[in-house]
Amino acid sequence: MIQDNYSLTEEQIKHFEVFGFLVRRNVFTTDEVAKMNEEFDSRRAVLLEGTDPEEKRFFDNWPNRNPETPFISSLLDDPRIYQHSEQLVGEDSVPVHSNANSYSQDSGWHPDRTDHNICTIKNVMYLQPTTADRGALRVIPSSHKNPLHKDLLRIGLRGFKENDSQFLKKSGLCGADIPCYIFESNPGDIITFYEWTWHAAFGGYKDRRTCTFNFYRNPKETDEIAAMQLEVKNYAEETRTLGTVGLQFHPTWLENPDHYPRRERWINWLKEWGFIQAQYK
Ligand SMILES: O=C(O)CCC(=O)C(=O)O
Repeated sequence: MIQDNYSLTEEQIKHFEVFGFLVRRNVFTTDEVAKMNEEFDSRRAVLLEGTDPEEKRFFDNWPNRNPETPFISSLLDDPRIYQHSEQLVGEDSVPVHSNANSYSQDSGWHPDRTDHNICTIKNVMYLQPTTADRGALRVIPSSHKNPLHKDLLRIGLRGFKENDSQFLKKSGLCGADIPCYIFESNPGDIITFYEWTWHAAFGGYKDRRTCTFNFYRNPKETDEIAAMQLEVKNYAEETRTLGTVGLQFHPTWLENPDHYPRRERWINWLKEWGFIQAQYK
């Protein structure tokens, strides 16, 4: 039974603002995680049958909002996902990307976003237990803000694969040597971070699983509006680069059969900004 109050405390909000991330434990139950893994299994099997193994993809990933994974798809409408997200980036925030991801390797240090004119947060749930040497997400506290955010770019830490990082290559350090918080987790725990926050995961293995739920702050200022317009313009190309298989905004999700008012607001916003049309380009 879903409780109806998942509000963050003032201290949790302060933690998020100052350190750029927040951890919540046991947000979903063991049974719910089992259901997610079952849906993940069957969707992955179908999609892998239809994809070319030679095709260049960073990792296998597909949108959560599809009728083949109904429980996972329902999670955006669950207060355990949207309530704290709205507290962190605004009551008029909107989930744009929400994906299931199956990784086969490590992820080197990177922020998802460097442009501070777009404010997005990512909720990530790992569907298997994670430890420091087995795929736990690492975040560099307070790296969402400058000067640290830019300093890490300047020294050349970024590299989706460890070998791509100029800083690691030249320093002789490895990714795991970088000072950070390590999110060791059990399925059902959730980490939320600003997409500006630098993160990585080491100790990767085949079919390491996450489900992600991102929320975008509604842009108000001129620079924010221009940045969002650019985001829409680049949307189709970025989706292709990531190798995401399937429509992000599936027609069955857009139908909103239960007439959820919040989802209706999201759909209107996504239409107004052009995200829904962009997925067909
Ligand atoms: O678990 C991983 O490999 C990293 C995940 C990541 O980079 C992300 O969710 O943005």
